[in-house]
Amino acid sequence: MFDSLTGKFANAFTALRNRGRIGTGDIDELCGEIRKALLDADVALAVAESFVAKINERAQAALPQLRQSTNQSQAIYAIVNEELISILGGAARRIRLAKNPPTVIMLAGLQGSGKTTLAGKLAHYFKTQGDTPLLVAADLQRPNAVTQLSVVATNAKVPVFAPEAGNGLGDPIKVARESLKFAREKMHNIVIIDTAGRLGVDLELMNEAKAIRDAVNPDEIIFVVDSMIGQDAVRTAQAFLDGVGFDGVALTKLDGDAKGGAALSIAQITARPIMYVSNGEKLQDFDLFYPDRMASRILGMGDIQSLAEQAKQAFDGDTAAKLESKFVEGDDFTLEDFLEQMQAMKKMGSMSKLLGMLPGANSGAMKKQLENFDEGELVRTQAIVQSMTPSERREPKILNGSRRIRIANGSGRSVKEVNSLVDRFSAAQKMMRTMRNGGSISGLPGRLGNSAPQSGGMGKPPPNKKKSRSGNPAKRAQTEG
Ligand SMILES: Nc1nc2c(ncn2[C@@H]2O[C@H](COP(=O)(O)OP(=O)(O)OP(=O)(O)O)[C@@H](O)[C@H]2O)c(=O)[nH]1
Ligand SMILES: [Mg+2]
Repeated sequence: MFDSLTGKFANAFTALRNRGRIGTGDIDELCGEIRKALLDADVALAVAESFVAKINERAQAALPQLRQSTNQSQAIYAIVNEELISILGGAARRIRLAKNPPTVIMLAGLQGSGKTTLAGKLAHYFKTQGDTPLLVAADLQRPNAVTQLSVVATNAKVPVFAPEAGNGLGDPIKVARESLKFAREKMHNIVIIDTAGRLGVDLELMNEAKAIRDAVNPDEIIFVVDSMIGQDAVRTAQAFLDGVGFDGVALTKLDGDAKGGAALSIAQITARPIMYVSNGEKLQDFDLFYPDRMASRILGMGDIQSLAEQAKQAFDGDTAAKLESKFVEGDDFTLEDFLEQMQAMKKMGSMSKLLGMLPGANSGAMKKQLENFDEGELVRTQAIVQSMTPSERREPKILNGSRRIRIANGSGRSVKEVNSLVDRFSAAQKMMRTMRNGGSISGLPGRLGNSAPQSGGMGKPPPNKKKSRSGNPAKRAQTEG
């Protein structure tokens, strides 16, 4: 969603780098570009102005010390990064758990902002954290709302507390109050209350939200806002802050083509942290919000940390350990391992979403490639490997012509595709052997190679060294996490 903003930041910094010695006027110019980029992205005027003023002040103040520096633009880039993190709320904030469970979370926001969808995502998330959440249907404005929450609850495999059918729609305040009693009895440690949305700032509904709030005394009220509404987001946030009050913000529909202004304005204007982001309709399309990672994305530096965490979740410990020990023991990486890796990757979500977290993903060439990325490739490759016998997967050398035809027929792919997969796989296998044996790949020093003094030359590196230098990203993520 920050594509255009990222592009403009990149252009402004490229221009700065090309200046040579940076002077006062160059910083003014950079600030002018940044201001324009922010306003184009629908960032509130007051936020854009104060942001730019801070950058200008800090960068100008730093200039005398930077006179001798060979990397002036880098230092200014760092200032922009820090200020960006700061307007996004500084440090990440998580739910404060109540001393006496259940912890009560109430969702509030405009109609269609994504409250009910988020309720399911939060329930799913807490469940994966080992909590025992309960979803509460306190939106009794439309008959369909309870059904929608029940569907969401079923998907998340979390129980839902709703008024009994046949009693009319009932009183949302009573439902909310009774849900707490139910949660205590059934040992639910987190209660997530879905409330009715409002079209605009509707007084009647605002009063209902206040009444629910007063009845359940939530530990956290989360304002749910559609990031696509641009400049309106700030006005709406202010109205909810005055009307019901809230402790944190969830930004939804970040997968859309919103320009990002809401994200940058809301935390600053309401002085409430963004806690969650929703970027799709599925339960998994949900992230905890990290100001530093978001700043990184806006500046085009990617979000490697989130990528590593997703990898850690997708690759279970056993798979990662098995692959690592194979690598260390000198066993060949087989097509069976390849299949396991593909399955783990599929668990991580769509490839274009994953690749979008890499640095430079918003740059012209890479963006084009991502747009054209063929999600079906993984499925087709998997079909081919699954049509092989276990011995063929372990020993692709035995794949003669007739075996290849059989595999092509079995997987519904062409022999050409089978050949290409086997070729690519052989090349990858060869590369792994080279790395393990301390060789170099097209001029690059090998990872465990002779260029690394501690590896002890061409021989097998000592076992402890080998362990700590795993080439497996999943394993590395685990130790870093
Ligand atoms: N693309 C996308 N769609 C979303 C996201 N979150 C919610 N939606 C969709 O937006 C629509 C409205 O979402 P709801 O969760 O029903 O919104 P709500 O705030 O509960 O709406 P009311 O109950 O009417 O107040 C649904 O079609 C959702 O599938 C998101 O992050 N991305
Ligand atoms: Mg709803």
